[in-house]
Amino acid sequence: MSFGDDFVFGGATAAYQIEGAATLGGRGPSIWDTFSHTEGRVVNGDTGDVAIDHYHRYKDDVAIMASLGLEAYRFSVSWPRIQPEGRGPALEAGLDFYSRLTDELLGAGIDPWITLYHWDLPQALQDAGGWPNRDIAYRFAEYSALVHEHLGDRVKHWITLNEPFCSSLIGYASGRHAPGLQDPSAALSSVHHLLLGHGLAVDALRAQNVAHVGITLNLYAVEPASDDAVDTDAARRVDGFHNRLFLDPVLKGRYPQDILHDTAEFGGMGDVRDGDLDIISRPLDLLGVNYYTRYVITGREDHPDLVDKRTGQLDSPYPGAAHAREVRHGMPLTDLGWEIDPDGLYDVLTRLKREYPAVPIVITENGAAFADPLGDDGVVHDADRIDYVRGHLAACERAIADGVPLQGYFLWSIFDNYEWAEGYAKRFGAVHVDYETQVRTPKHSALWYSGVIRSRSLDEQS
Ligand code: IFM
Repeated sequence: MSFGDDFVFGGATAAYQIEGAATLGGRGPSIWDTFSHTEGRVVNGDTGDVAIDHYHRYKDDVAIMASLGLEAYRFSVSWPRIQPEGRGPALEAGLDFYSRLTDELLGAGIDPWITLYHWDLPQALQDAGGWPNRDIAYRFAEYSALVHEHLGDRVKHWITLNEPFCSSLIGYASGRHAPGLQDPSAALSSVHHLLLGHGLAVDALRAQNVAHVGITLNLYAVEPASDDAVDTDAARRVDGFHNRLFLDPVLKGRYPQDILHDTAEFGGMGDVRDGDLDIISRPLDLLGVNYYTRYVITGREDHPDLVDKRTGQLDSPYPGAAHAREVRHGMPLTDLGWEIDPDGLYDVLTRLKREYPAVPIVITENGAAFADPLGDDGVVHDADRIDYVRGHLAACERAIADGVPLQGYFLWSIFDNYEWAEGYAKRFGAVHVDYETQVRTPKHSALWYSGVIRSRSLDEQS
């Protein structure tokens, strides 16, 4: 047995990507409703209006997860379903939906894990300035307390934010995600206010005796394309923005000096007040790690292996470092063009052990988009997804053997769903969803994963 009995195997989703029912139960619009309804923002103009209709089909979805033997399910709560305007009392209908989902999961023997913020900021709060406005951090803590007050008796595992890199630097600097702005100073202030919101939410949940709380960061293995100073400096910056800008304040209580220096022209992290970093670095029960790929980085505009061949690009998520870009490093690609590099996961996990104070780690997302079709035999033969997950679980095994306190793995995603700016064109699910009929069909990878969970080992699965 490679994975002990305490190791948790689960699957993950997020509200806007699966729920649909965008206007039901009094739900207000989020920045993703606005963004997806704006022409030219999302491939094919796809929106999350219907998604996979999980809002209505949650019982069937829980039954599918139970049939696969999932031990835990990580889902997010839609803030505008709870507070349509982002403030004020909680909507009963919203709380009730998540309460019913929680009860259904517990009844099926699946442990619910809640993410409080997976990118769907109430549009009303964006209209009030969005994450660049410090006040939003306090609103987030209030909303978190409302949700925990209602569900904390049954839900023991809480994650404040999912991937604050994306909600700040992709949403406000590159503009490729909602709210679609390209303002480096606003993006950096958003980083600080998201992290402040995280710390304030941890305090609010601790005041209610939360059982288990943490944050999820999307971390990357990053290395330079060569030893040339142009490349090593570019890689340092990318590592700074993706990894250290979030890990250092949360786990060490300080922002990385080099990134503060590099971003001084944009005002650094903005309005950082005395005591903020103490709040941001409150002790956590877990660090959620989302891992997808390794970035090999060049600073050369003319590098022959650039992933994005455009020059003078305007949509970089790295303030002041648009020259830092990814090059291919020869690994196989997913359907999103992401290089498949499981050793990168091992590198990320062992780096956490080496460079940061000890904290229990859970892989809260890992998985891949592949375009495998539903075959004539009614099965999706997604050997590529099985290989991907097998390779990454093997990296987890190695990391555990080397002393990394890794306690669980959540597959992204259990169901095909709305892949943000890529719409429905990219499929991450272990369960295929026919978007016309909403019929769900477990892919081969789902059955394989189910076998891994049952045997707690990779060895017995073909
Ligand atoms: O679909 C996303 C998810 O919402 C956040 N992490 C990465 C996934 C794949 O892009």
